[in-house]
Amino acid sequence: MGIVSPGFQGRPRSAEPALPPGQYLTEDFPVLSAGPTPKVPTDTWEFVVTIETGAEFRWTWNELMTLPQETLTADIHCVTRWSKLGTSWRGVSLDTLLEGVDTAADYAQAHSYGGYTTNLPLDDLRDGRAWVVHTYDDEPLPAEHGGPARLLVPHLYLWKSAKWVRGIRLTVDDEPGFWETAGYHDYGDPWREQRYQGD
Ligand SMILES: Nc1nc2c(c(=O)[nH]1)N[C@H]1C(S)=C(S)[C@@H](COP(=O)(O)O)O[C@H]1N2
Ligand SMILES: [Mo]
Repeated sequence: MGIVSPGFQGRPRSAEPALPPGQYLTEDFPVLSAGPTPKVPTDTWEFVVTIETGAEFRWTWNELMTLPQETLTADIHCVTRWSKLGTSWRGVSLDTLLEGVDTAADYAQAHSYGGYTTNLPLDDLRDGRAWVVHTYDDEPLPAEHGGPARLLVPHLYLWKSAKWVRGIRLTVDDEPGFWETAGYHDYGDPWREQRYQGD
């Protein structure tokens, strides 16, 4: 939803509701961070996928850059009710990163430099719906928005898109993250307005 591949025309935007219920449009790009912005140099940056056996799959920054890169346009929706349409990003699909990862896990918990965590079903990271992005609007992703790299999962509320992402733990059981433990919805579908537990 809201993803436009390069060269793909899709339906005209006027034919689909652009705004999930209870959201308003903003042209700005607000910054929402639960703590200070960590400084993460790309020469020490790494991204680690850990599976349920403890086995790890690691990429350095240079290795990330040698993987196939995708350009995407997405609408993003924050649970604080702002939505921003047509944001443009570049990064590596989780499909690419998970290609050689053999796992029996059903859940994923993303974790960040600085300690933030958020959980989602592993399937929501697949099928062209999630990326590790390093470029916003053709510029290196600014640190306040999660640079050098963040997770981007635009079909869920933006708190699932972990800034300064460091890795993803694949788990057999669902393990709530930072906001989910604080009462926010476990899944967070903006179109079903899943803001808080019980929505
Ligand atoms: N590491 C980390 N990632 C995070 C957050 C955070 O506090 N720390 N906030 C989340 C929330 S609540 C939102 S709405 C988006 C905000 O992204 P932005 O600051 O680029 O707008 O990042 C999400 N990812
Ligand atoms: Mo948020």
